[in-house]
Amino acid sequence: MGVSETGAERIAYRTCPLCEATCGLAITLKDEQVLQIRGDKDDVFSKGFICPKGTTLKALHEDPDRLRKPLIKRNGEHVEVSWQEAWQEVERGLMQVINTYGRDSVGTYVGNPNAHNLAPLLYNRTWMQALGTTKHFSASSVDQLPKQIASGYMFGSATSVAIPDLDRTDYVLMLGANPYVSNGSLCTAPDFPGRLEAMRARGGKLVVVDPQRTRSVEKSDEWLAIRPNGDAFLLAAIAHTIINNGRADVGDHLRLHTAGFDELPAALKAFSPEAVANVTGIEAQTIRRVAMELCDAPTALVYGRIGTTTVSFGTTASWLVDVINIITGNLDKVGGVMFTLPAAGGQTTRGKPGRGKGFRIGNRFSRVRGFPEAIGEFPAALMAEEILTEGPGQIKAMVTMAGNPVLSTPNGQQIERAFESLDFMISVDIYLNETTRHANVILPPPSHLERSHYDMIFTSFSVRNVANYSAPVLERKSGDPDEWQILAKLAGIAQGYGADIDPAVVDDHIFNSLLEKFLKDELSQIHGRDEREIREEIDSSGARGPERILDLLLRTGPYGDAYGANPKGINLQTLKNQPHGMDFGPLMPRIPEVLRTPSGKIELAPAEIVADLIRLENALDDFDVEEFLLVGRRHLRSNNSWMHNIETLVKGATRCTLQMHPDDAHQIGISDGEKARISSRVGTLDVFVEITKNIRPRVVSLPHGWGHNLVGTKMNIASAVSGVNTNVLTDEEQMDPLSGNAVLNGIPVKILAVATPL
Ligand SMILES: Nc1nc2c(c(=O)[nH]1)N[C@H]1C(S)=C(S)[C@@H](COP(=O)(O)OP(=O)(O)OC[C@H]3O[C@@H](n4cnc5c(=O)[nH]c(N)nc54)[C@H](O)[C@@H]3O)O[C@H]1N2
Ligand SMILES: Nc1nc2c(c(=O)[nH]1)N[C@H]1C(S)=C(S)[C@@H](COP(=O)(O)OP(=O)(O)OC[C@H]3O[C@@H](n4cnc5c(=O)[nH]c(N)nc54)[C@H](O)[C@@H]3O)O[C@H]1N2
Ligand code: SF4
Ligand SMILES: [Mo]
Repeated sequence: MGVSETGAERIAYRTCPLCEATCGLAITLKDEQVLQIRGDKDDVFSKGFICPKGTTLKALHEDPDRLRKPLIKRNGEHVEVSWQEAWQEVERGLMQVINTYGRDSVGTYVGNPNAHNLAPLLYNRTWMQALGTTKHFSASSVDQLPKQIASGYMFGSATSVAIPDLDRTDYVLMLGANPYVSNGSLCTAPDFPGRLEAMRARGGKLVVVDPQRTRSVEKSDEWLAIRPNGDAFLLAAIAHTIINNGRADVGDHLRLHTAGFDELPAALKAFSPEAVANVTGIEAQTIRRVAMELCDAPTALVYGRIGTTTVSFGTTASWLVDVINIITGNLDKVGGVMFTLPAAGGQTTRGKPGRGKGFRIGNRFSRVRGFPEAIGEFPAALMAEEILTEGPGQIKAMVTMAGNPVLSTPNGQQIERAFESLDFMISVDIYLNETTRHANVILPPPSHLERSHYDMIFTSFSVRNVANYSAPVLERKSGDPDEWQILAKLAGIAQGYGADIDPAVVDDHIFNSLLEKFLKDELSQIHGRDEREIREEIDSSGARGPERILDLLLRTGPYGDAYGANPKGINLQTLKNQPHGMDFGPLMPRIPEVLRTPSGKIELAPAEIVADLIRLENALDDFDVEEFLLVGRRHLRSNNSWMHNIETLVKGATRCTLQMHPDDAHQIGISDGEKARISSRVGTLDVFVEITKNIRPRVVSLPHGWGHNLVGTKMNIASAVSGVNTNVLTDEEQMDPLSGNAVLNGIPVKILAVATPL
């Protein structure tokens, strides 16, 4: 069970749920108190690596501000109530809005921690469908959506993201990512820094493209200090150079599996290194050299993250990353970028291999701006206008699930106004914070240590094929629902079954439909098997809730035992017996089987993206070098907006500063530690300035996730450190038109010195 006894003390093993690195933790307990949290040196993947956040699961569990009981807002104040009362309020408020305005008047916002949490991964779909609305939003569209859209067009599925084969590569061109701080994203690799260092130690080279001299830059061989939003131009010029030098070659392994290769020269014609030098701020000869280095290295890969996706050319840049990986022969090749084969929940581990319906957006369009839906949701940048704009279909109620859009999505003040105007709002969350303070009902799940864990998302994006199940470390207080029970109950209430609906009924329904689907599916490992025999085996395990579903997914997955048909295969019990995880080895080639495009080929020149290149071309000379551009940054001791209530993570000097180059500070007439007034089209902030040479002139940087000084929250430590909300400055009208992702980097701003605060 992931637990070993040593006298009165015991050690429980658990995967850290805080970031994508999925480090194994060894948690020492005595009398159900956590004594210590260390890295699990026997973890098959992380081998003991841990960052300062991993140990704070104890503080998070013990945080007196973490909600233990549901809250209801009465006369403007949140008061603790029983679960029974909370559910009655949910039913009353939700059904009233649905009965008055219809189901499409309910909106949902699903935040980042959902991706790190088994219960929502298995139950979110159900309650979101049960609401019967089309108004879904999530943190995807302030993050990685452009990468998913580009991958969708190229490989046929929005979850087929090509992952850097970090441990075997000789060359990494990394754009807009700072894994020394973030520990990596869309590339699950515990001890990402150590893996990069190992690459350099074996003679490899790391080139980092970033307007800031980050920690990752400091540890690299070369820094290309790009102008914000310059990546699509830079990558286009690199691809252009490779093609024009006759070096473009997809490799024998992809020869029969690519389409659109011949369209690339014309599509990228305008983007010579000389043409992009000004807009990128990178010299033509440097671009040429890097292009040739990518071709000459035995193996090489391009990896782009937040700085390449949260910009107005996010989808184009994401596409070009893989175009270069493909035309240098490095896609689906050891040391290049490859596709993970996850043990459970992988979309391309089911269905017909090698061909599919392909990917498209625009199954419906948003009410106010007429913007297309993508992957079943609308851009978060559209959420406020959908709430604030009157008329049929207006959102009147919201459900937020582990999300803090007030601090994390553009134009935070507009989001605030929107939430304040709602008839009803439900938040499933562990804190009373900037977003949930607007909720009529807050439903708190148990702490991270009181629930089981399996990384169903990040095992699909990892640099090795691994699986690791963690049992709950501590027992839940009796009577408190588990997170899956909260979500299942929400689904039942939304479907009109009332506040007393037993979540187990919903759970049975989810499980039964999944099992029936697999039994009927000709391509499933259990197609046509005797249902009774399989059910008997399932019932004998006694599992319910997420465990039962996970077991089904594992057993019918690529490494599964298929309920006996594959005796060497795994099931949940196999994972329970291996508390340090299972390693199925390094990534293996998956082309063409992984593809789901209608052509059965990799689409190198998707029409939607090629058609938009004219916008890139028009932008070549359409910029003002004197303009200040705002970018973000992360800190090792922060986790987006929600871990600032942990004392050890926020102590010391304030980190929420506006970093600025000395030349710019001099020109504005501002000194280190003084306040600047920074304004954009939508907002203004006063913030302390930190002068540093580690940033490109005319670029300023402010971290996101701060601004905890709002009335009506209950996060005592966070409120004391406060900081400012950078998303007061980001603009809901600026989006990547191909994906709807918000532009959070490269925001045009004006900066003044201020003598007195706002
Ligand atoms: N300017 C700017 N803005 C950004 C970014 C940026 O780089 N710059 N980054 C963007 C990115 S990449 C992301 S992912 C988003 C994140 O955006 P969000 O997901 O909206 O915000 P988080 O800060 O992750 O807030 C998570 C919420 O979940 C709650 N929570 C934590 N754990 C649990 C749990 O186990 N269960 C439940 N029910 N609730 C829980 C927390 O209390 C908090 O309210 O921010 C984006 N915003
Ligand atoms: N400690 C910590 N770890 C985290 C998080 C956290 O908040 N704190 N958040 C987690 C989440 S949700 C995510 S999505 C990941 C993100 O992980 P990363 O993608 O590694 O994110 P950042 O550390 O923000 O690095 C983004 C970099 O892009 C640069 N940048 C900004 N604009 C541009 C541009 O136009 N071009 C280029 N080339 N670079 C640009 C910024 O200067 C910054 O250095 O981190 C995860 N891990
Ligand atoms: S790197 Fe990420 S997964 Fe590892 S301990 Fe830190 S927060 Fe947890
Ligand atoms: Mo993110």
